Amino acid sequence: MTTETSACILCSRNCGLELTIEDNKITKIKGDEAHPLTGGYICQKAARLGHYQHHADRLTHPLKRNAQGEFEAVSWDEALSDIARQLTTIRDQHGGKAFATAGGGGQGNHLGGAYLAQVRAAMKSRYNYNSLGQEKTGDFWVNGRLFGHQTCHTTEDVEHADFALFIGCNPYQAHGIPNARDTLKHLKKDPNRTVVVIDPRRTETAEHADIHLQLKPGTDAFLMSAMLAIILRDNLHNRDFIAQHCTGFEAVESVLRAVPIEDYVQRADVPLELVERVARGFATARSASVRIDLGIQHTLNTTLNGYLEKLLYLLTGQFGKQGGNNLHTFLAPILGHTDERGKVVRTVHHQMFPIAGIMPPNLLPDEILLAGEHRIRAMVIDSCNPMLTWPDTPRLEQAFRSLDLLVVTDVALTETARLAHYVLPASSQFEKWEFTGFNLDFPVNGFHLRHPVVKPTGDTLPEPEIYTRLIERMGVFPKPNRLLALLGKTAGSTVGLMAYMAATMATLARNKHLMPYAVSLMYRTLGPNMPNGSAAAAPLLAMCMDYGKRHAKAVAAAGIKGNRLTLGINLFKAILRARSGLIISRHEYADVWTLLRTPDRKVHLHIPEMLEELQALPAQRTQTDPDYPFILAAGERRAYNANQIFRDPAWRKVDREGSMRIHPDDAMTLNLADKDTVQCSSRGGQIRAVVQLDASMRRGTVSLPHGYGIRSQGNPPLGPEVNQLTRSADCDPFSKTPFHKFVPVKLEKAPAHV
Ligand SMILES: Nc1nc2c(c(=O)[nH]1)N[C@H]1C(S)=C(S)[C@@H](COP(=O)(O)OP(=O)(O)OC[C@H]3O[C@@H](n4cnc5c(=O)[nH]c(N)nc54)[C@H](O)[C@@H]3O)O[C@H]1N2
Ligand SMILES: Nc1nc2c(c(=O)[nH]1)N[C@H]1C(S)=C(S)[C@@H](COP(=O)(O)OP(=O)(O)OC[C@H]3O[C@@H](n4cnc5c(=O)[nH]c(N)nc54)[C@H](O)[C@@H]3O)O[C@H]1N2
Ligand code: SF4
Ligand SMILES: [Mo]
Repeated sequence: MTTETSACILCSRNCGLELTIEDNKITKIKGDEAHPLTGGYICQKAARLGHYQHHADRLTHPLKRNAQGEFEAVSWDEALSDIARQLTTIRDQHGGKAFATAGGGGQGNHLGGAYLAQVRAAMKSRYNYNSLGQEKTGDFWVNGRLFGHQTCHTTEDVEHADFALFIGCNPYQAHGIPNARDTLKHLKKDPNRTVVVIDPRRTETAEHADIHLQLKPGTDAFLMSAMLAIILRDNLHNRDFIAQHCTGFEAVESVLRAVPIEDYVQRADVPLELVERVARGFATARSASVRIDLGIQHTLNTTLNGYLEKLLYLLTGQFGKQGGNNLHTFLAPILGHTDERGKVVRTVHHQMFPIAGIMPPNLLPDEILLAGEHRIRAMVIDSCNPMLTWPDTPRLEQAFRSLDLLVVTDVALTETARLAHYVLPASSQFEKWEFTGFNLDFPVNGFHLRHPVVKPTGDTLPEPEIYTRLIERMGVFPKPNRLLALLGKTAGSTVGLMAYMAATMATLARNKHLMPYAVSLMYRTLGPNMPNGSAAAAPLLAMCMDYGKRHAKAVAAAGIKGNRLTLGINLFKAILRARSGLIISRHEYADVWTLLRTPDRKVHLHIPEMLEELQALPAQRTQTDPDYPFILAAGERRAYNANQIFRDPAWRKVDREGSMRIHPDDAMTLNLADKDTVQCSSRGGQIRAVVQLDASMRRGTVSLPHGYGIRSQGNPPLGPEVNQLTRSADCDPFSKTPFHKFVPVKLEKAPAHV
């Protein structure tokens, strides 16, 4: 029996864990008190992670679909050679546009994504479809315009805020903020601090609030612009802040001053007096911050919502300070910058541009099925289960089935893997070195490189090995450079690492064609000499050196020693040693201005595209479709769901059927009782669900959980397959992110026996 540290892989908080291992099995899980950011905090889901590690759908060897259409086990050699051959043929015949990847990392694993990106490079493809492209890209796009770069991601200092505004998020269940439940409890207990929740449901978070605005779904843009208009009308905007730190205020001001406040608040169907109190309270609080999530990102006006939410803290100067909203740093760059006004590779059919390097899942079926000669013909899907998580399941299935080559890399035989030509079995996140790029905190940021705590299952491999072998077989990546391999051997010392890195940079500068494969180059040359088999983490050296250079003062303030040349190297060594993660930087709040990427280091408030959308709002139809009179939120976060990370139905302690919440009065009009089966139809499809009467719902709305519909061991789906109901075309005109929280449906009582 041993005790090991790791982290939870179920949401972006990645709480530190202490695991008890017996006979290569995880037998006990608790919070790791030594974790510098989460300090022992966990929620009820983490203790169930044994169901992720050990279950009947785990893959144990590579699978190949044979001529009869059935899977047969093959060797890694055979699988990777076949795939490499087919991929290079497709690339040579049809070019880079014929290939795309999907996924590349979930809530706990981003290391493999860096290696997968090299397969895209080998295919000369720029098509990176990712789940972030169905939630956060609208936000990233706005960040690009406001702050000068799409990697300028913001965070909220809720723990220190006097006024915490939660719009369209339920951190009590979904987390996303530090130690969410403790933080909410503290906020609630403190009489000097105000919590406001804007959500159509009286959520568990709303139960912690002083004010709950239970708005009509899809009306956030109306409500937020009314709040902004009230702030301007009452002269509560921060003129000094705006003058000192922003440009383009006048254009924004003139549009916002024209907002018909009463009309907009009425559309949101919340009391005007309360909205005024919230707007004034937010603007005048000593510190205030806004936390948002899918409630505004999975509904109408996604991108505009992101803009308005940011204007709330920018116009009031609740930015760049304790308790406000702030920019933060990334050690591992999970976002890119792809400004569509410059040169970017667009999709063929929709001519859609990437945002932060990411393409939108909503358009994928069309880019496979409708793009003709230049369609996508081959895909590698990694750490993602689009057959359950991306919109419009039937059409996506049709698209996947039409591919010449579909490769799925996963730990489990998922619904998506079942459609593949090849399934590549990955070692689980407790069997390999892993990290996430979800270091989203400011001013104190941390990083956790996790080590393997159990031995790999069967013939599985970590993604770094899988994709390095694949690009080697594709012939784009040569045998390890001998000089680098030699220098890699001196990796034990700081001087050795300096020499190694200098030689690597020189090699890449001389051999530009190797540049896209720097990650595997480091893996193959430095990796073999890294301690405890941590080869896959070799590329972190480059990231740490870059981070040390850019944030020297903050890294030093975190206790890392070193000069201009050695600081990053020492950070790298400290990360390798720190089994519970470590603090990598301590910034000052005022440093936010150094993280801005606009040339003038000012926030550029004026985004013409958004002001245009704002001015077009009055024409938006907000009444419901009489044929589909209910608005379904298709994808609520609850106590026992966690994306598609668990497949073993036994992991859920409650709500195994994933019930549909409905207000008791609505249920009565439909003659529905608790536990009845309801038929739920949208314009896209229909499914059945079990009814749960719930007075926390707003009338006229219903809600189904995210993360169900799993066909464990090929059995019938368990719980609602919500994406049978969603349609690809129902998405934001700008970012193409789906309206999952705004699915018009009709409900009918179904016979109980089905
Ligand atoms: N338990 C659990 N936690 C998770 C996950 C999980 O699957 N399970 N998934 C993780 C992931 S990937 C993500 S992205 C986050 C998402 O985290 P959240 O976005 O916080 O979670 P949701 O429950 O999807 O949606 C938040 C709220 O939006 C509200 N809402 C619906 N329509 C509207 C609207 O029109 N306006 C407003 N203002 N609100 C609306 C819903 O009532 C809901 O309370 O959670 C993460 N954490
Ligand atoms: N209707 C509707 N649809 C939604 C949502 C919604 O609210 N409503 N939410 C959306 C959101 S916000 C998100 S983020 C997505 C999430 O959906 P996806 O992007 O599909 O991500 P996960 O559910 O996290 O899928 C993780 C997959 O990775 C596999 N996996 C786990 N560990 C490893 C590993 O180490 N290596 C590899 N290769 N694979 C691994 C798991 O077995 C699983 O198949 O769903 C989206 N879909
Ligand atoms: S699900 Fe999120 S909040 Fe809960 S333990 Fe895991 S990482 Fe922490
Ligand atoms: Mo997400």
